Amino acid sequence: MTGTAPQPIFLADYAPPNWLIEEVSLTFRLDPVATRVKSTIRFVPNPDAASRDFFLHGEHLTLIRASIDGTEVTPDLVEGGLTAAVPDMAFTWEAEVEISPETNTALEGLYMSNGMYCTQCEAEGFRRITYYPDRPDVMAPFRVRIEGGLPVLLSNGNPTGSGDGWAEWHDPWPKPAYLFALVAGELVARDDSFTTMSGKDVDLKLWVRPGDEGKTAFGMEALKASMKWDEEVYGREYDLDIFQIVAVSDFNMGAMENKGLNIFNTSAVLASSETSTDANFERIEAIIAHEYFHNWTGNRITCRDWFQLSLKEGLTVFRDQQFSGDLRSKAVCRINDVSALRGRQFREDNGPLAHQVQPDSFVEINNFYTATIYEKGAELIGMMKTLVGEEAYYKALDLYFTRHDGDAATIEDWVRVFEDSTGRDLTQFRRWYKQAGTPRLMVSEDFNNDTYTLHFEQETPPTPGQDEKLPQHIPIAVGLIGPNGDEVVSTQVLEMTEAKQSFVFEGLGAKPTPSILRHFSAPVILQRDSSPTERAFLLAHDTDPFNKWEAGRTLAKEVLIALSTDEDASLEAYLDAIAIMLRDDSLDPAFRALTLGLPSQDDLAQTLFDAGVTPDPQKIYNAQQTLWQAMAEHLQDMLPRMMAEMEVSEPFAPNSEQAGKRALGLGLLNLLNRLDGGAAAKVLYDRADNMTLRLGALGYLLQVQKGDAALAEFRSQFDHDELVMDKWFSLQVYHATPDQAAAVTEALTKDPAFHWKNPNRFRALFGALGMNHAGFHHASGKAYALAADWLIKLDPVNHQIAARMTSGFETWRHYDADRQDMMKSALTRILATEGLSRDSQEMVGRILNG
Ligand code: B3K
Ligand code: ZN
Repeated sequence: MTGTAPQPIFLADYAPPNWLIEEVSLTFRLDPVATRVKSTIRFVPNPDAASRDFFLHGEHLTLIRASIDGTEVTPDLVEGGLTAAVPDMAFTWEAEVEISPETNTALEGLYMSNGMYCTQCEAEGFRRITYYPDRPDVMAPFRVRIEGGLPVLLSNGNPTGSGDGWAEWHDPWPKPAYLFALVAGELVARDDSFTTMSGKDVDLKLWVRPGDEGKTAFGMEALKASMKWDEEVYGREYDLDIFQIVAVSDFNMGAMENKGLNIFNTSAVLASSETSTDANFERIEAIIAHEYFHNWTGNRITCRDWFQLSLKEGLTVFRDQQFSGDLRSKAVCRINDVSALRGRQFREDNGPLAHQVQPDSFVEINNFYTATIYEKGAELIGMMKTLVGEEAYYKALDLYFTRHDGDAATIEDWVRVFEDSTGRDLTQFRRWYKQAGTPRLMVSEDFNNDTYTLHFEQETPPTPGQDEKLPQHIPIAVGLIGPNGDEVVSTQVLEMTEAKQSFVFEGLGAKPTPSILRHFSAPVILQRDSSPTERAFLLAHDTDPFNKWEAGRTLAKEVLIALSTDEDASLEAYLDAIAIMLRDDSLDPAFRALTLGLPSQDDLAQTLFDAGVTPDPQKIYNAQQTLWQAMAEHLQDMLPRMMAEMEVSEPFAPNSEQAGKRALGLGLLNLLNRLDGGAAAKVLYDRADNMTLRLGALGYLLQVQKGDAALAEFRSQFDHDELVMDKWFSLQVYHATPDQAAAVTEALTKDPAFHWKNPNRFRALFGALGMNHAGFHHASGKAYALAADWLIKLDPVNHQIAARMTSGFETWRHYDADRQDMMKSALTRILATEGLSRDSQEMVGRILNG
């Protein structure tokens, strides 16, 4: 690390922009290493600002010339931009800069991917394109002209003209610069159209590289379904003549909601049954919806500053989760969403990277596109909906859209809309935005004279910079089940606002079994002592599908934790409960598949740490293997028959019914594989006609060390397909034994197809290493050292991805002293790297010191 530590910026320092913009015109003359960007910007003084000082952001730009109202000026180039003396009234700024898209490996601003020009401007990438007030509260309509010898030249808004080697676009909707986009290249489109609820025809185009046309049908259907859903559920109509999506191979995240021109990572849009798994289809559908939904929640109403990021992201995640639940199975989607929340957000919220949904400060905003901003942010919206009720929620949203359309709004604006439209006081609820950490909710009960009482106590542990926590306003959805399995009190929402609070249920003839936190009504960790018998009872009788699954998961967790300390722990109660659940044909196969899955090793390690026990990754791994084996032996009589029942005879379709059957079939094969040494997996691999089954079977072959031939065959069949090759890389690392994981990863880094500058490929390999819990935390420390070597190598090329992936180390304090030392030295080595990016400095510093 060189120089001084990077300086944070503070929410409290927000000041309105000095200058606003009436209109922007940009002309791009494209060239791989010398693109010229001319800008004409009409600035007007902001009546709300205290000063007329003029500053434009700009980074990695070569200024060619600048003028004000037609007179050449020589601005002062300062760190991060320029300043200039300007008139005291409206004026026109013109400038020309030169940039080099080809050498831009950070993939921010204008860059090249496989010969195609594309942009990524959120959060602060536009300043790498031209000098501009690159902050979201400066919004303007844009005119764009693109000149370049490429057949397809795209930007935001509606097309206004094109000719040989040029095209012009106009976006009439004022937008912040982070929503700007430009794409140019040899692309082909899938065309379609959508008629909006007011009868307006919208052209739809999904642009891909020639050769990928066959993978666009699903994405287009998902887009049309999203447009329709947003009209039907939120009354939101699309507002331009055209909506375009472009697939790009080199992209730092899933996708980006640029106005009218969404740019997508190929992995988040291209789909076919031969190359995509059911999980891929589901993710693609959700991301297409997410980006489309941003048109209203993000674009028409944007954020005043980046401290408000969850205003658009939390709400848009909540909306895409609702959409997926409506299109697929609500219960299964909720279980998956909560599993992801616990796996990523709880991990974040309970470690050194914990931060508020609305942070007070940050160094690098790119480090705050986190599970807390997104997923916890979405949970907060869900809790507000639960508290005010369905009807009031949509009424509040209507007010939000009318009151704030065209605004750069704040989280405070959002909460106030709910207060104004419902009359409720949400003062305490606001704490959810400002208090980091996952609340613990402790429950006890008593039963006397037909009266049942639930006693709750809440406590949020300290997080970095926040030692003291106040009680949260927690909606706790509860139902009660009688001894015969019938529900005696149906779901009601208890509102907890105190540190300790009790709720009474009267007139019960017998002591009921409580089903608490139904539908996971709040993002808290529920702590309740209960017996395996009670868990098995809830697994059998709970009418709330989330809690039914939760009962099975908690049982499995307890068994695994017992096994990780005592190899002879009793498994009977769990095995019997699972057998009953599996045989229950009234349950959706997807639900049964989820219940058959075991909690992840990382989840178990977190739970042990929480309980004051130092997790031993190898023992956790062994416990999981032992339990799979015991399940296989216990269920062996039913495996072949049930697997046959899960076969899909109709042609492949990526719908949730078929996907559920495939998931359960593969869950059963995971068990059978441990008895037949890969025989059934080999048969399935050879006859599979879709990627879900093929990849599942290949994974199981690798698990029993019989995957070599299939791996080679898989590669020869798919070596031209980047996205499938990503799977080929991931799978080998993910399924490597703890002893082999680092060596397998290292060998794969030497593979000629390991194009490490491509974010998807880098993540495929090192993301999988992080997910192989016992392999990453192997006692040799080899995986830690390898990961550190590669993050150091990646940082100067792509600081965003390098910084993001340092979070693999965020749990370092959970482990034993040897592992802690090794992880600490890996982190220290990263931090000591000469010229380390601000992004990585911030992340590693927080991980080490938090
Ligand atoms: N808004 C983008 C994320 C931008 C990330 C910048 N580092 C995608 C999304 O959330 O929809
Ligand atoms: Zn988003």
